[in-house]
Amino acid sequence: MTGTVGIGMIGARFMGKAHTNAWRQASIFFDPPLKARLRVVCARSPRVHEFARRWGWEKSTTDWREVIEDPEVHIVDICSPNNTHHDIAIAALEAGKAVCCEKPLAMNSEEARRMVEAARRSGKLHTVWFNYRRVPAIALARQLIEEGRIGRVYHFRALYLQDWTMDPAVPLVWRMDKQVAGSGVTGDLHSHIVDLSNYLAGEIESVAGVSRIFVSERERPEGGRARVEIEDASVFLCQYANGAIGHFEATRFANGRKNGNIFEINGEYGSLYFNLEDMSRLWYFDSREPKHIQGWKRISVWEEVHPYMNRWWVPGCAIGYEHTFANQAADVLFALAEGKPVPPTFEDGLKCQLVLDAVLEACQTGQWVKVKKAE
Ligand code: SOE
Repeated sequence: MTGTVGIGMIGARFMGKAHTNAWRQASIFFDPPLKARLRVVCARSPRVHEFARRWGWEKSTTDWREVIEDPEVHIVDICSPNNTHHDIAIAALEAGKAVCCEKPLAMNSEEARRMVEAARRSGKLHTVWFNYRRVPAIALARQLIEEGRIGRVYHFRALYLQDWTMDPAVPLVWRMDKQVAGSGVTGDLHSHIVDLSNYLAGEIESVAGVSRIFVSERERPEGGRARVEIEDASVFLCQYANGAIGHFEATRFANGRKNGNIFEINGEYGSLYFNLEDMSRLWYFDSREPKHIQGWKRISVWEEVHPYMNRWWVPGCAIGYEHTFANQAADVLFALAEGKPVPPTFEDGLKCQLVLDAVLEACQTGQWVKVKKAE
């Protein structure tokens, strides 16, 4: 297929900006056979009309069903809050559209399962915006693992650290509202590092964890006090099907940490380390090098040979957060043209959700919990 594909985007806030920018940049920098056409953007607030004008959308609406009904929309891009993903994705798939859905895929694994079934029935492209898989340094980590450079994985440890809700005066916005978000840091932050673990380390079989709510009451944005029902912080241990063990920490109470997404993998022959706050680097230790020159190698992932980098700037000119979305949008445009799937698919979204559900249960019961199988 060549030509243009109409995008219908639902949600016009933080992720709405990231995705709009991604569709534009992907079409220009990657020159895919199918170019994105910013057909219609939707949000509940009438502010969406101004958003459309500023960001270059042809049309805007406050009713998401209009997006699904538009015959010129081929891809429905969902970046509205978590409790809307299920209904919109299923309606879009049933209307024969491809669907790109923000993370976490759903409020829980029952919803995610229904979304997977709808995706399979439709035969249409489906993907989840776990954008960190498209950080070139993380894609390189996967390449090094596939090349056998660290051998069997023994440990995966990951941290996702933020501090934006520490002030008790921060209102109970949707990411802190259980009815809208489903969970706190589990769905919002663990989802990212669990997906990276699925991508890099393998399948998690069981988990045990603890979580905390540090501020128990907050003001609602529309006024009035409300009890906080989502976890501010969560830590869990896990066992992998391949024998590895891991631990994960996600918190919005790590003073000074803004978007610290960090992991380390220790394998038989070597180790890998990544920190999003220095996202052009991948650290690699190779124990098979002669002892007298062994040490951690800091690879600057901006050479043409590195994943995605031949589409961006010359070596030394780093790329950033927004490019991870552009890289994924480009993969979607190529995959659609070639009739191929584009990971992470809804199946990957479900696998992640099953781990998240197990983590929530483990934190609630204080017990080890087995992760249910996707199939
Ligand atoms: C939370 O603060 C958040 O915006 C997440 O929801 C995003 O997925 C992450 O990329 C940045 O942090």
